[in-house]
Amino acid sequence: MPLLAPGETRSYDFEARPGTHWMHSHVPVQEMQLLAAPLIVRSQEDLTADRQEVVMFLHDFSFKAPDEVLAEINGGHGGGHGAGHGGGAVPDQGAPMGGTGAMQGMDHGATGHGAMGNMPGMGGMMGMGGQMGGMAMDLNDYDWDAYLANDRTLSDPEVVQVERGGRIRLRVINAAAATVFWIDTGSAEGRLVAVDGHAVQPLPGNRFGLAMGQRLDIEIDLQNEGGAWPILALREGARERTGLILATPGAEVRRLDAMAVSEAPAFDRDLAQESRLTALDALPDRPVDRSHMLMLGGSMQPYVWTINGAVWGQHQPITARSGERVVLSFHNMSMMAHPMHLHGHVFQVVGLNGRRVAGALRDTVHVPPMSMVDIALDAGEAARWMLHCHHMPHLATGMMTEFAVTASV
Ligand SMILES: [Cu+2]
Repeated sequence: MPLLAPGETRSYDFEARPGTHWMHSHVPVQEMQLLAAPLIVRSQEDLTADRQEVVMFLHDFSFKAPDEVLAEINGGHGGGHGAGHGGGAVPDQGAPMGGTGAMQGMDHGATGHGAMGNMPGMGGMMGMGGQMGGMAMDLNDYDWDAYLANDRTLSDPEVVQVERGGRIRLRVINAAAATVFWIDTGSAEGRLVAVDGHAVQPLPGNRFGLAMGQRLDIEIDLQNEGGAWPILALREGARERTGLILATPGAEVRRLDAMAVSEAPAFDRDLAQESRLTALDALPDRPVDRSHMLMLGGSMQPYVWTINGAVWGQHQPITARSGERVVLSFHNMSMMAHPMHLHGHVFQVVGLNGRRVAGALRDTVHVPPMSMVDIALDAGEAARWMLHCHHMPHLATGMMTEFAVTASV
């Protein structure tokens, strides 16, 4: 669609599907200027259940103009490499890979500089977290000025009044341009009940992660005493954090530092969280009509990210006919994770590093470095659908292709 011109009004109608969704400009620099909002569609059950709904909308924010931010990232001066180490630049200690400086400063969660394996030998090293046989990976490529929860920082967070013993449905939306967060509910034990607006088998815990574009619904049963419970969003691989506070009337709310004592780990390098998710309403079993492999590539220097070796405008579309069962296999051959988002469809995660699973229904799936994720979907309306990485600087350099659905015969 052409961009909405200044002053123009355009109307759309669509079937509202219950769940935690959001809307945003698809121009990266506009999304980075916070042109985004939650879109919560309530089910009948949401309307009648005795629980309080709390939305947590997450952003990363820079006082600089987005073009300037992108230029700094493209120029390799993003500063994010040293983010977990007081923001200082980390010198290039790694041996060059493929003759580039792609490994510069990739020290997050890793210790073995210079001990990198060869690319072909890496398959056997999958699933070793932030470090693969001494091989380090990139987490954050930019140090933002602030991390926001509902547009506020922890120096003045939103305090949501809650009832003693109440039940909360926390709807978390990661609207950040380039930041993966862990949601830490602390002493308020939760259970993950939906991802990307789709119910999953409830998964108990107090720490769940989400990449850009993804959503988490977490149910929390508060204790019967009064009190205050911070719900924190921790920047992966770094000490920065944001969040909001759930508090009963009159409870003392302590101020929290926007910098944690220690770094949060990398998110889901081994797909441990994804592998624990099971859709409540799985896709019906049926034969696969069409499969596509999508190779995700790119590097920090030059800062270019590709799908099947091409950037936006140069690619061959990924094709399907309406109604076909399609499997897309994302194979990440790069050293950064890519949250891959398909427009206009709901898909099910069906393969993790070659292992078949009956995973979550989603519209955005996090593909860690040197990992493979397979998704299945039924091709929908005949149209040209965007398929892209939800990391805005990656998208801005062209990490977007087209899922072209044609009418069924
Ligand atoms: Cu990406």
